[in-house]
Amino acid sequence: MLPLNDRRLLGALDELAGIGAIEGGGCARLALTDEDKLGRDLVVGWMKAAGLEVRVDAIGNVIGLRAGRENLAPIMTGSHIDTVRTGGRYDGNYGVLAGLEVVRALNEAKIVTRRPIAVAFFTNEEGARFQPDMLGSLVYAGGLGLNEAYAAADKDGRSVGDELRRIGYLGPAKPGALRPHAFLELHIEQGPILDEEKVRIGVVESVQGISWVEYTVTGVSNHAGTTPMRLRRDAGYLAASVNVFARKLAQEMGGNQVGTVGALLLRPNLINVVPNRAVFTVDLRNTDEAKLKEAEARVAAHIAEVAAAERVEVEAKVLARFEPVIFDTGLVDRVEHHAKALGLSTRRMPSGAGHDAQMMQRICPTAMIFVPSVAGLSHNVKEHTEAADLAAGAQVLLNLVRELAEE
Ligand code: HGY
Ligand code: MN
Ligand code: MN
Repeated sequence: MLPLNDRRLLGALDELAGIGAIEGGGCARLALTDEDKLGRDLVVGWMKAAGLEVRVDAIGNVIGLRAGRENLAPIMTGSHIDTVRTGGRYDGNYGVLAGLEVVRALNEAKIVTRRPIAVAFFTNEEGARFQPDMLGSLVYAGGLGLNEAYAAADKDGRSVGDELRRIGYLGPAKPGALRPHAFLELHIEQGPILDEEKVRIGVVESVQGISWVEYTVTGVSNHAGTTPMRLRRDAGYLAASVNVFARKLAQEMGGNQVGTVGALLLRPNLINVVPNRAVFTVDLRNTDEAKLKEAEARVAAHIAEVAAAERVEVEAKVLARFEPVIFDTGLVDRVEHHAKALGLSTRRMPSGAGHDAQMMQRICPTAMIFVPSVAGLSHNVKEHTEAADLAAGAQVLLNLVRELAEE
């Protein structure tokens, strides 16, 4: 078996985590910020040093291509290197850097595979600054037009198109022009299952559906002391009621239903003024599309009911909506086979988080490999995966990529 240099992988993870480093050992490299640019430049440098032909496409996706013996559709692996503002050091980065280690291992063993091998990182997977999330891979898979993607803007009105130009990553390649034979994404689980069950490898069968909506509520600001409760038109009250409703709904529905009010802005945000404006987001997810639709409908009905009673206006803006995705069963089986061949315990599972792989499944057979997240923590600076698990996941990736690259 061709061994993977896990020490070098750990070193690369540490070095990349040093860009946009934040208190507590995490990193903040929001998509298309200066920190993201620096992270991109570092990884592109590593790709070039590993002999890859680097292509940057029109939405800023970066693909490093290693020639094969024959000019066939490549085996592609990768993920993202943008992070949320309170990011850990493994989410996304691990899959990209492990892909790079696969290439280096093949280089050092002087192995040229039949098929080319590509290592990619996609733009704005997180969706923390620009929505929707998985923006770059969605464009790559043909799910979103370039102009619509360029127009997506952050809270300060800066657009994806302008920011891509500003950081020098609006590239010449046509997104999706390179159609992979198969796509594999190695990723941390970001949830508690593998860690709780002490299982080494997650064989990911699907990604749950995602519904992101931003609500803007308009009420009437008023004196917190003199305004009787019966006269209030409190935008903040509606926002708070949705947060509680989403939690109770998820608990009542059970299964994989989750609901989060993650972002909330009140105006004027003063202790003694009834808020006249609230802007908040609702993130609903479920592995079952019908149940996700039910959750969306019940949240919308709750908002309409409370808005009428509170006499506030509500505007809704859909930020992202993706149905659940089932990965290629044959490829999923092969992930399981390679993990078991290494003597690693496995369990089949859905992904709670969104991933670029869910977009790539639209254009080629795709599967994911999970490794445990300690205490299930992610999108948190304390995100951690043990070195042995990082190494094990990367070895599964290397063995499966090599096999696929010979078919
Ligand atoms: O939100 C997600 O699931 C991913 O981190 N973009
Ligand atoms: Mn991720
Ligand atoms: Mn993430």
